[in-house]
Amino acid sequence: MRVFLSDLHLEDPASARFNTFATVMREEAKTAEAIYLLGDLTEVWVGDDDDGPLASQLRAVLSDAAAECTIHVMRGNRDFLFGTRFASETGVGLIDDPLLLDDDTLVAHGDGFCIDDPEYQKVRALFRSEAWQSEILGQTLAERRELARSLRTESRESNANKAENIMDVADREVARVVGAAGAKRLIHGHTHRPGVHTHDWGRRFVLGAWERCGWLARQRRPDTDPQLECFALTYS
Ligand SMILES: [Mn+2]
Repeated sequence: MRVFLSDLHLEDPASARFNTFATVMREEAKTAEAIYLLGDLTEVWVGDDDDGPLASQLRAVLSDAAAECTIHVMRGNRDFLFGTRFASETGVGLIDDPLLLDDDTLVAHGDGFCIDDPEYQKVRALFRSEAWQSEILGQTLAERRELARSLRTESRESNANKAENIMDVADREVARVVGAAGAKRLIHGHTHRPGVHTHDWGRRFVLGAWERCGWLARQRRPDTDPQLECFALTYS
């Protein structure tokens, strides 16, 4: 069994969201072969040297889970600075976006499919460039935290002015990427529009963001479709 989560946007380690994440990781790690975190695990990641409470508790939860089962982490558009130090300190493996898991199942964060938003794709390319990342990582933690705050404000203001469909995936880009990989099943997040879609090439499973509830997709065997599950965010 494989379990997929995305778009948790973790921010506050004292929140019900974080507590539920910790519970899900602990419980699923007991029985899953692998857990895939498909991007935007955190609302922001300013670098592996982050010593704040969220970063510390996140490392602890992931280390415990990684001792029980294989944990794969894909970077999203919020946590694109997850690096090799974070991976080695927690025991998780960083994976490419998109990634073909076996003959049929492709996983991705999802933002790469949103090509109807060229402004966003430009920023995405910049954030993913090695030159920009190494320049940012050369700044102090305090400077990076400040930069993250201003980028979030900018992104909120810019998204508020965009038509809804522009921020969704473009079907033609999904078909192109899935076709190139030869897959017939795609699991992704990012759009915060959970659902199952049938296309010419197969089926697309969209994970929800952890807002009113938490979400996961559970795939019992590699050759079967996953099931989407949603559950309450609790402190228990
Ligand atoms: Mn995203």
